[in-house]
Amino acid sequence: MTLKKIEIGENLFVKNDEIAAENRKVLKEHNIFSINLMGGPGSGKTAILEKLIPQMKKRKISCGVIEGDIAGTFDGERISQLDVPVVQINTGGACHLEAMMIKKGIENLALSEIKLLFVENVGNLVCPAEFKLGVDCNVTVSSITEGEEKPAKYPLMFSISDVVIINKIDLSEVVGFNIDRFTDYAKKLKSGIVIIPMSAKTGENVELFADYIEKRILNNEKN
Ligand SMILES: Nc1nc2c(ncn2[C@@H]2O[C@H](COP(=O)(O)OP(=O)(O)OP(=O)(O)O)[C@@H](O)[C@H]2O)c(=O)[nH]1
Ligand SMILES: [Mg+2]
Repeated sequence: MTLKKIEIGENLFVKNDEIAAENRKVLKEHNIFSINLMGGPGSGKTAILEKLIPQMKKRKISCGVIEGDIAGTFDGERISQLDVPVVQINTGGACHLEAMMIKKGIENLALSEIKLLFVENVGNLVCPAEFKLGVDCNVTVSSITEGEEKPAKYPLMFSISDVVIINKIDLSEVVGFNIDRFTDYAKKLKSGIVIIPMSAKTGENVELFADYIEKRILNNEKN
């Protein structure tokens, strides 16, 4: 797949919420379910997509990806290996994606060929939570190497998320991680939050996330 790259200039940082609403409308018109994947740098967002996208393909759900990074096309190149359309956005310094960047990304994708759009936000546990993008579902990836108190220390991101993935559980024995404590902190912020322990390395529980997404797509189609 060809990889498209977009550089973002300063004049784009305006009217975020209005543009997010426009994005939502365009995606709905095309019956696309969209997911904003957030989390700290290196938590495993791209690694999860690398395991998840083949699962979605098996389920005949065609994917597109918008990759957000401050610089570089590393993640875009990794995703393009999966033979799905991918747009790499370089924010040129901003530590998060904004709605205008998603609008640009959407304009560079063949929307009629996509049923599921993943947006991988810039690796950061703070700023991405402050900017609406117009997507259907927010997911935070928190890996066990970051510690179990992350929801309590970075509450906004967890409180706006539908799903939290606790990644790198293959390292549990070495790292030591109290999953109950993490879960308590997260549920205090949002009681209905869905928590999926996962290993993007071994693939453990990636199917649970694929099941969740498939259900959300079916519900979306009903409404
Ligand atoms: N052991 C282990 N390593 C993992 C797992 N998931 C990701 N990694 C490793 O963690 C590192 C970062 O993974 P990425 O997928 O690039 O993380 P990311 O969140 O996309 O990073 P940024 O895009 O830079 O924010 C890589 O070395 C991965 O191989 C996992 O489940 N277990
Ligand atoms: Mg990444």
